[in-house]
Amino acid sequence: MATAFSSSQSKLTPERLLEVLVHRIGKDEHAALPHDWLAATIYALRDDIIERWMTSSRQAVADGSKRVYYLSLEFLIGRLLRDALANLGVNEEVKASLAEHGVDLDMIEEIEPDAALGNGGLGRLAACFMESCASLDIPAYGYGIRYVNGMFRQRIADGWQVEYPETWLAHGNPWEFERRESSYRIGFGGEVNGEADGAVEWKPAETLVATAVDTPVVGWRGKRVNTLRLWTARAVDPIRLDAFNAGDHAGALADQVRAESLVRVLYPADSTPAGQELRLRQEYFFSSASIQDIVRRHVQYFKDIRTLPDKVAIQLNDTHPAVSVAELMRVLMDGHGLDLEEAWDITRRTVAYTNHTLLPEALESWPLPLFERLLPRHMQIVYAINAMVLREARTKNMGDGAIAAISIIEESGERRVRMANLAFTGAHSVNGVAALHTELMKQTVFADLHAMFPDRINNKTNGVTPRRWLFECNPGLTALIRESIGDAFMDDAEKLADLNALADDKAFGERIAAVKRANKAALSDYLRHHMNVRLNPDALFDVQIKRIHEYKRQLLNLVETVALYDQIRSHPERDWTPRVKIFGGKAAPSYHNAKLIIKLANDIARRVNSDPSVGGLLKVVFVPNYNVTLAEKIMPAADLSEQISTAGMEASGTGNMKFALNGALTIGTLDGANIEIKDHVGYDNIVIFGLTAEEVAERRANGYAPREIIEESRELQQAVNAIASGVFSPDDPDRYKDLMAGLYDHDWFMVAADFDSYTAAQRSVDARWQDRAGWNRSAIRNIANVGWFSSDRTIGEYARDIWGVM
Ligand code: 26Q
Repeated sequence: MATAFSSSQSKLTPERLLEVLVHRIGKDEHAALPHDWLAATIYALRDDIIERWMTSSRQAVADGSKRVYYLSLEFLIGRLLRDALANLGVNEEVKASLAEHGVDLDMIEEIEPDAALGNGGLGRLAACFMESCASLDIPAYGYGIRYVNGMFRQRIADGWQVEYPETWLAHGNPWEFERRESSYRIGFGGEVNGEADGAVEWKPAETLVATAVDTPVVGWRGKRVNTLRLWTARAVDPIRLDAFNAGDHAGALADQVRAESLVRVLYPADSTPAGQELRLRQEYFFSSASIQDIVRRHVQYFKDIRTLPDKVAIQLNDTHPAVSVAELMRVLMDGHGLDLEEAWDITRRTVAYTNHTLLPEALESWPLPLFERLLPRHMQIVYAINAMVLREARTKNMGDGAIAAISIIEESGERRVRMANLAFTGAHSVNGVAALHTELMKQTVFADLHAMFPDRINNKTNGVTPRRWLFECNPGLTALIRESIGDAFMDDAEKLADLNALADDKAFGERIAAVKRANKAALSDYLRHHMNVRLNPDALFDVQIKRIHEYKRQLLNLVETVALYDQIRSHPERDWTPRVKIFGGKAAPSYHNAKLIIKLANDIARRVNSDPSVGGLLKVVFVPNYNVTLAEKIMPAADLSEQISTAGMEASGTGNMKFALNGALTIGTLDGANIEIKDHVGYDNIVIFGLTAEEVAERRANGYAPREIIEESRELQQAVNAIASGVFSPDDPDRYKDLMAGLYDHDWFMVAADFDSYTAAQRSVDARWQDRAGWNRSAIRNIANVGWFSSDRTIGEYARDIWGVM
């Protein structure tokens, strides 16, 4: 890797690594296990990083720069070693130093745990954004929770998903720094008393302590090191000595256990609000700690609370941290004596909110009694805010219907606090994550709020970091690109466009194909080793990896797989394109249909893969425990990227961008960022099918009749009936009866409506695959034209339009 920044003064020599191993790990070369070498390497690297880290912080203080705070309940950062080595440009040096000790860098990289502190897209986006902020030299802090057990580990037992706790901290975590001095008290419950002087005092019934644990985030070329600050929880008193001495040994520790349980698990739901009290406690816990930390730092450096909006930008990653709006108000009013109007003005100018979903069931709201019991002072503040907002709405002549929709309190039925309305009204910017999604925000969920604040909603199409999602995960392709167009694209992903000049170069196309072939062979080896499946690297690798959700329509893909299987068996003489269908993804543990879809994928795989009559033309694989690390192995090996959500339902998608960057063609609907990917790569280099978002809405409004569609499509009917009648589940023939009946009866996600169009699109993919030169040209066009989807571009837009820091 080019090292404009020199590593010549680096301390990562073989001697240094050994010294760290001995003095920090306490082992010698003979006793050291791979984990010890991993820890020693990270500690040695850390020493390099710490100096840059302190320089970055000092510089922000000296310049009095505005800082960005990204509040997110999820950070799916994955492994960090390769990222840090690549961004510091010391990969080769460390590899060589370890080799001197007979240690293989690749091997120790493979045992680093994957920090899975997120569910999916929203969490990975937060991680890409942190890396881009550091790379663009923006002083930014990520704030979240240090879950002891992050996302569950998925195992597949007899085809079913089984959840196990993830123990990513089992060997300790050499990346992190606990900051005991950055501890804050977090209260829950209790009562609120008015003082004679008009001040308000909240006396919480329960208090615990949030303590910061920092992880460095190294930017590209080591330019800047930012901080990911994750909060951990403990009791004010670690043990109640009186109880302990009285013999109640467990009871004496109850407060500590209760505090720790708050940061144990990440809610493994990626759409439906869990509704649990613990979730609201987590949201307030990390919001309060973060707001207290932000305000303390601001006052320490700038002395004047009123300059907060000039020096601080707070970005809320969805509504999960929305209670921060009320918490900031509380700190400004109760802590700093500002009046309601001024506190509201400062809050709004400081806070911005990103929406990631329009699914109605994913819009967070909390029952009023729960909110009030847990956060009595915040309840008062929410009422006060709401009164101001509704007063403003009336001055703007909003009608009664609009007023009801704008209200932060849901009044019909059970009264609830609507977190999206709190975030929207408490922010100066509300953004969607792809052009279509932002349009739909204006037209649907936020229509009335948009009418009231027409300048507030804006679009920031998502992006992914090219460091992790191209340079690190696909070194073969990266080397080929560098050889072909030079290194400029490594500092500006849009320079990948220089590859367009090579799109019609057949020899270059062959080289692109050879890199892909090698990546497919590597993935095949990995899957043979880990799953005992044999894949043909010359087959078309057709991949759908993402959370399992009905709107993402893994079921559409599976039904089409069954139809294809049937066709191959009926017409074995035809010139079929050999395909490997790869699936991966986790289902929320309580999401029945999603879990059933995983079982169906595995049932289909078992049947198809053991059927000699398909003769290797079709293989189906469900890869267990899909996570960031697996994505890094699978993306570079994909030929076809499945982005087939019901139009209007996938806010953006970011996997779509990673696949295209690695030279896969997309088969997709006109949904989320697929539309913008199409605009960039060109209609000829993507396979679009299905209803548009508008057509979906129209069908829904005019009465959609899936049964008629199924009965008119022989192929679809045969596939659905085969699944329903137990062809793939002879051990339990009724297993999929209800799932298939759902397609006939309501088919919320319009699998039937899009089936024929999807099948036709898949057969056009087969035809394209036969034209090798044409396929390679499209792959090049994809790589060349998705540089715009770098998270550097996205963060540049946030920095300029929302944060005012660039
Ligand atoms: C809320 C309340 C209680 C429990 C869980 C939740 C919860 C948790 C996670 C709700 C939603 C999520 C995650 C949503 C998510 O990942 N959305 C994705 O965000 C990506 C980044 O913008 C988009 O690309 C995807 O389209 C979108 O689905």
